[in-house]
Amino acid sequence: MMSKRIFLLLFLLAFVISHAQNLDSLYVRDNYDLNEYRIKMRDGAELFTVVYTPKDKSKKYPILMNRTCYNASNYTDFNINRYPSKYLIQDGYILVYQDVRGRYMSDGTFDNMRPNIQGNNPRNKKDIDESSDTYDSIEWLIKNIVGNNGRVGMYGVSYPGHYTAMGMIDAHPALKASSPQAPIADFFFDDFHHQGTYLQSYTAAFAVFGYQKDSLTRKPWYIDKIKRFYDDPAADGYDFHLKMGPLKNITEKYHHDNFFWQQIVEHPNYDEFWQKRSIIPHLKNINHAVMTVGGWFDAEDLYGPLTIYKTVEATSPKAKNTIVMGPWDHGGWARETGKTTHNHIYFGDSISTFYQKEIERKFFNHYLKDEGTNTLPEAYMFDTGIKKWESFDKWPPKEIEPVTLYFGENGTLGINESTDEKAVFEYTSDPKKPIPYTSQTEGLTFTPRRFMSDDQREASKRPDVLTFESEILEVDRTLAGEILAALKVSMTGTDADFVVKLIDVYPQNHPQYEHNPENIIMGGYQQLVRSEVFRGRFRNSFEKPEPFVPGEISNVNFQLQDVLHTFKKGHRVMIQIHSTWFPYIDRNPQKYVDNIFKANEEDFIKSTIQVHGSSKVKVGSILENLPLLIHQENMIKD
Ligand code: PG9
Repeated sequence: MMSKRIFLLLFLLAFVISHAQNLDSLYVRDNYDLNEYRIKMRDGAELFTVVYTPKDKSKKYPILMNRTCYNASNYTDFNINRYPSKYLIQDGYILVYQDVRGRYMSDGTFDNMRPNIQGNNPRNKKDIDESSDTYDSIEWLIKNIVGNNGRVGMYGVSYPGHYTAMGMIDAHPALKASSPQAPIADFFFDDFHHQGTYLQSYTAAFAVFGYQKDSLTRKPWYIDKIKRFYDDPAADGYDFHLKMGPLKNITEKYHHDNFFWQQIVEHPNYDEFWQKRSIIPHLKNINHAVMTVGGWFDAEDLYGPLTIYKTVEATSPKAKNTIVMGPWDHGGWARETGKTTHNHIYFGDSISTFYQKEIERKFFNHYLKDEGTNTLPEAYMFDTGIKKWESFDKWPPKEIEPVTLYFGENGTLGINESTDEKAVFEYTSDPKKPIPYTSQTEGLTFTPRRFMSDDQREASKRPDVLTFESEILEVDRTLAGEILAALKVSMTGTDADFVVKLIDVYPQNHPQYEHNPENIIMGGYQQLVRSEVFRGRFRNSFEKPEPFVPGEISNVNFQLQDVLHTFKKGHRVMIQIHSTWFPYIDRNPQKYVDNIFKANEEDFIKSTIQVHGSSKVKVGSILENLPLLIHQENMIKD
C-alpha cells in the first residue's frame, strides 16, 4: 500500500506538471489578444488566419508565421502549445497560424506539394502557388496588423516546414528569417517514397491528404477514411500488411476514392508529376537568414532538410544559411522529454530545451529584433556517437577524413583497406518472408519512427542479410558527411531493392541504460546509425526504370542520407545489405513489372542476389553538383 505521503507527493507533482503545461495557455491568455481573419489572395481566395498580438502595446513586434495543412484552428482558444517554443512566446511576437489553400477554414483546392510557378511574386493574378500565397499574406499582415515592426519570420515542422521553404522563394521583402524544420523537399525522396520504393508503413496516413473538403470546417473531414484502417485491430503491422498481399489490394480495400493515392499509383516513376512538385529546382536567389533544422533519426523527412540546406548553399550566396541537425526523430526538437533518448539510446538531458533557448530563440531574436549577435555556425551538428554538439564552417566538413568501407570474406569489413574484389556474397531474397524493419512489434503506424536507431541483431542472424563487421576499433573513428553505396550486383530475378545500413556495434561489456527495460541488452547492441533503400530499377534514371538482366553484373549507386557519428574505441563498424524491409518498405516482386502498385500475387518471386567484392560504401563529400543533378538522373558516379 503506497504511503499517504508518497501519494500526496505524486499528486502534487502531477498537478504542477499539468499546470506547467496549462501555464502556457494561461500565460498566453494573460499576455496576448486573439483575433481571426480571412486574408484575400491575389485570385480572390480567402485564407483563414489566426493572429495573436501582445497586449503590451508599448512596443512593436515582429510577425512569426506558421502556414499549415494540419488545421490552424488547433491554435485558437489561446492553446498554442509547442509551436512556437514557450521562449519565443514569452519574448513577445505577433504569432500567426494560417490554413493553407484548400485546407480546413481556407478557400480553394488542396494540392499536395503544389507545384511552384517560378517568378510568381508579385506578378499576375491567376498563377497562384504557396509562394504567392505567402507573399500576399505577408503583404496583408504588414499593412493590417497594428504594432508590427515590419519584419516577418517563418517556421514550421514537416509539411509546415515545406510551406516555410516555399515562402523563401520569390520572398516578400519583409521576410527576414526562415526556419524550415524537417521540411519536405520532394515526396519522391521524402515521406511516401524513398528512392523509388513506396513506404507501405505510411498507408494509413494517405487518408489525411487524399480527400478535398466540401466546406469550410474546423474539424478533419477525412476521419472516417482513417477509420477504415484502424477499425480492424492490428497489433502487428508486419502481419497485417503481409496478409494484405500486393499493393493493388490497398487500392481496392482502402484507398479506392483517395485522389492522392490514385496519383501515387499512376505515377510510380519520377515523372513530370513528381518533378514539378519538388521544391529543389526553385530554391535560388534567397537573400535572407535561413536556419534549416532536422533530426538524425527522422524517418519521414531527412532528405528534405539536408537537401534544402545544400541547395540554398549552392544557389544563394546572399543567404545567411545555417543547418542544425540533432539526435531527434521527426520534430523531436519541439518536444522536451527531459532525458533525450531515441528508442533505446540515451543522448543527454534537455537537448530540445537547449535548442529552443540557445539556438532557435537567438536566431529569430537576432534577425527580427536586432537582439544579440548571430553566433550560429554554418553547421551546428550533433555527433550521435560521442553525443555532443560540433560546429563546422562547411557541411560536409572538410576537416574530417573521408572513409571507404570494403566487404571481405567471412563477413569482414575493411576500413580504407580494400578486400578481394573477386569475392561474391550471395543471399536468397523471398518477398513472401520479408525482413522486418524493426526488432519490435509495431501496430499500424501513421508513420514509423522508433526503428531509426534500433538494434540490428535480429537482422544480422538472417541468411538473407549480408553482414560485414570491422575489427574492434583501437581509436575513435568519426564518419561525417554524405554516404554513397556503390554496389556491383547480379541476380536471378529482373528487379530488386537494396537496403544498406551503417551500424555501430557496441562492446560486449557496454553498460545498460537506466531508461530501458532490463531485457534491452546494450552489451553487443548493434545500433542503426544510417539506413536507406533504393529500388534497383532506377539505377540509371529515376524517370526511366530498367529491368536487370539475370546473371549480368550491374552498378547500383545510391545516396544514403548524411551522418555525423563517432564510432568509439572498442566499438566495431558494421554494414548490412539486404533486399526486403517490411512493412516500412513495400515488397519488390523481384520480377520486373511496369507498375508494382498494380502487380499480382504471382509476380512475387524469390531471387538469388549476388553482391560482388568490388562494391563499397564511401562516407565524406560525394555529391558532385549537389542534389539538383539527382533530379534529372541518378548522377552519383562511383
Ligand atoms: N512530412 C510528414 C508527413 C507527410 C505526409 C504523410 C505523413 C507524414 C508531416 O508533415 O508530418
